Amino acid sequence: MGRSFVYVILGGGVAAGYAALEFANKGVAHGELCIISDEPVAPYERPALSKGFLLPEAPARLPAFHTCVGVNEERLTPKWYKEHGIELILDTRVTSADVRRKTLVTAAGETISYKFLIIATGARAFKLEEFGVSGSDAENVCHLRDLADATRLVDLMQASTGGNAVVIGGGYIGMEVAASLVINKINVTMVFPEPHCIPRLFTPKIASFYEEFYKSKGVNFVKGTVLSSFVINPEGKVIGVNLKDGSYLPADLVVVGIGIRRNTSLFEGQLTLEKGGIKVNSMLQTSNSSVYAVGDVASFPVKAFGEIRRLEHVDAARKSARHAVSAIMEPDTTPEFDYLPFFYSRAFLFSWQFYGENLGEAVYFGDFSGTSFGAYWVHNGHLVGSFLEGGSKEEYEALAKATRLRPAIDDMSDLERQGLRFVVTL
Ligand code: FAD
Ligand code: NAD
Ligand code: ISD
Repeated sequence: MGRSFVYVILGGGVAAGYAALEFANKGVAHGELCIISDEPVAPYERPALSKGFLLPEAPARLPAFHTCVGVNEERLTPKWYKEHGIELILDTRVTSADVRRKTLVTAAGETISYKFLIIATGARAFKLEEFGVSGSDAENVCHLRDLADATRLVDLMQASTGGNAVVIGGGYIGMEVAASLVINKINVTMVFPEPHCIPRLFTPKIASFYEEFYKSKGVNFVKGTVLSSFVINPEGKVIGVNLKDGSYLPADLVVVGIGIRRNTSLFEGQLTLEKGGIKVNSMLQTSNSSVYAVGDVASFPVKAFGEIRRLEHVDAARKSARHAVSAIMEPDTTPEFDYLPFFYSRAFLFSWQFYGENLGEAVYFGDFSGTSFGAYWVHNGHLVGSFLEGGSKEEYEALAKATRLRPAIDDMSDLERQGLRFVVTL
């Protein structure tokens, strides 16, 4: 015996929250929709966990950052779901799925059936064990993916004031958490294998701007190496780390941010996968017509690039989720998903936005010794990507609009001379 719904959202993260709002806007009937999540709380804005949640003063706490406050829309509290007749099945892990029979089975053994399924299972943090290093389950080693991780990190930071933290990984988590650790008066050393931070997006010149600022705040960068082992005391606490380059770093706290793996395992062998995610078409529909996939777990066609991409950013999760709901509820009038990739980050007083793709040659503009600067990427004679630190709302909007147009660039030095004026006047 089990429950049956017309629509089931599997996963209770960012995409689930935005999908729920879209279902409500489109008039889903009471009792037709449920969200199944192994987290104990209603969907929330995950980006808060590495920013406001970690502040020592007036930190962000639920219910303040439930979706969909990230785009200044309604805040979907548990009461909102109740009022809209949307069932939140929390603290519940789905352990198997059968897309042919349209059923999911939970860890408690309940079978939940659906007419339409939206997979929004996101991703999990990689563990060092997957790279052959053991010890990351020690009490003072943290990953950062969910509320439980962030709560643990706050406790550890409070116990480590004035002490030493080692941050493993120089990506988004590494840079945002390092800033939060500094703000919490903890000495930080960052360790990563690449020559500079945020290597998937930044050029050396952009990375250098942020690294120099972090250094001025006391952050120590150890690049070109990785951790080889944890040094653990008899009480089971990490007291330091050994690096592959032979050096040793003392540690009261270790934060590991070494990338993610998508939560696709329930559907492997049942749905087509591509680029590590569940492959969907431009309606966010998988290889099974009753099943849609959105957010981090989906590999979807980016029209402007003419290829399937997987993105790991909140804007893609929000927009793909809303689009999938529209495709399910209004299939005849929903256009193809035509998404311009958009990433952003905030750390210390910095705030940047990026649109498009970082392909081809970078052209820089603005004042790299001041507070506002940026870059365009030009590929095959067209502007395909743009980055801006410290922009105004209007400037970011102009950047997005221009990048979507992929304007032809005949003269790179003219583009450099015009800088931000190029997109503002386009
Ligand atoms: P998630 O939000 O991860 O949600 C997946 C949900 O599915 C989770 O609730 C999970 O517990 C649940 N789930 C998974 N498997 C099962 C199962 N078998 N049964 C039941 N439930 C299951 N992006 C930006 O663009 N800017 C940022 O500043 C930014 N900051 C971030 C900060 C942090 C700390 C993190 C971790 C990510 C950040 N991101 C940011 C990335 C962004 O949060 C993700 O892209 C987004 O959360 C993806 O949404 P999603 O719904 O696909 O997955
Ligand atoms: P990431 O992919 O951004 O960065 C991973 C980093 O770890 C890279 O520098 C990589 O080289 C390094 N690394 C890999 N293996 C390593 C090893 N064995 N030892 C040391 N370093 C190693 O991933 P992340 O920073 O862990 O972020 C996790 C997810 O959260 C990503 O999907 C990311 O997009 C998302 N996120 C996004 C934002 C944002 O967009 N502002 C903020 C936080 C998190
Ligand atoms: O999801 C992402 C991300 O964080 C990037 O930097 O996609 C991009 C690509 O890796 C680069 O365009």
